[in-house]
Amino acid sequence: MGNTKKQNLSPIDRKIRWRNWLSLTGFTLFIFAAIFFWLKLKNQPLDNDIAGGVQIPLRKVLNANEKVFSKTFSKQNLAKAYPKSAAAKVVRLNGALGLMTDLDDKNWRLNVVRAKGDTLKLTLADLQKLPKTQVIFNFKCIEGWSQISDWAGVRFSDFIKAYHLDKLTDKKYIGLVTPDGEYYVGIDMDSAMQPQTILCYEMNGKPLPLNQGYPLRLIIPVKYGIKSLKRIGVLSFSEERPPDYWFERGYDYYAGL
Ligand SMILES: Nc1nc2c(c(=O)[nH]1)N[C@H]1C(S)=C(S)[C@@H](COP(=O)(O)O)O[C@H]1N2
Ligand SMILES: [Mo]
Repeated sequence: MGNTKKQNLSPIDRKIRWRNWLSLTGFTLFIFAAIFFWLKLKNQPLDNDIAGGVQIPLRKVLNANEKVFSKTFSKQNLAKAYPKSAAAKVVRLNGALGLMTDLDDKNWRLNVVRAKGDTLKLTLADLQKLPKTQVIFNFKCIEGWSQISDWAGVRFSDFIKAYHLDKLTDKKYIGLVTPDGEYYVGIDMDSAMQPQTILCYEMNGKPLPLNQGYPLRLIIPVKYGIKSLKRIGVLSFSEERPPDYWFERGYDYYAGL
C-alpha cells in the first residue's frame, strides 16, 4: 500500500516531503550542535581573578565590547585638539569677576577642602612639581566668540591621584571659587575628571597673565568658557550642585559643548 501511495505522489508533494525532511534534519542537527557548544563552553575555565567569573571565551567577547564602547564614549567626550601652530598669539580676554581685588601673591594657596575643617593648602610650586599637560583647543565663550588657544598645567585627574583624593571623586560635583568669593562655578565630576581638564598655570608656554587667572585657573575644554574659572582660591567636592554664578543668572548649569 505504501508503495502505491508513494507512486501516487505528485512532483509537488514530493518536493514538500523532501523539504520537510531537510528542515527537520537541519533543526535536529542545530539543536545537537547548540548542546555540544554549550557543554563545551560550560567546561571552559573561569576567569577567576574577578568576582562572579565567566568562562574565558565569554570574557573575551565582553572585553572586546568594552573596548568598542569606551572608545566611542571617550571620543565623543574629547574636545578636538589642535597643533601649536593653530594657537592664537594674542589671546582674547573676557570676564574679570573675582579679579578686581589685588592678588596677595605670597600668601596665595590652592585651598582644597577635603572635609569640614580639613583643608589642604598648596602652593603653585607644589602643583608645578606634578606632570605637566598641554591643552590646545578651541576656547568657546557663550557671548559668541571662539579662539584656539594654548594652555598648560596639571591634569585635574593627575592632581587627584597625586594628593590621594580619589575617594572624593565619588561625589557628583566640584566647586571652584575665587579668593574673594566673587566668582564661583560648579562642575560635574565626569567632566572634571576628563583627561583634558587641567589646573592651568601657563598660557603660550609662559606663566598666566594676572587678568587671565594667575596663579592658577581651570581650563575645561568640554565646557563653555564660563566654567574655566580664573584665579582659583577654593576647590571643594560635593554631592549637591555647588553655587554657580552664571547658573544663578539663567544660564544652563551644565554648559557643555
Ligand atoms: N574669575 C573669573 N573667571 C572667569 C570669568 C570671570 O569673569 N571671572 N569669566 C569666564 C568667561 S565668561 C570666559 S569666556 C573665560 C575667559 O577667559 P580669558 O579671559 O582667559 O579669555 O573666563 C571665564 N572665567
Ligand atoms: Mo565667556
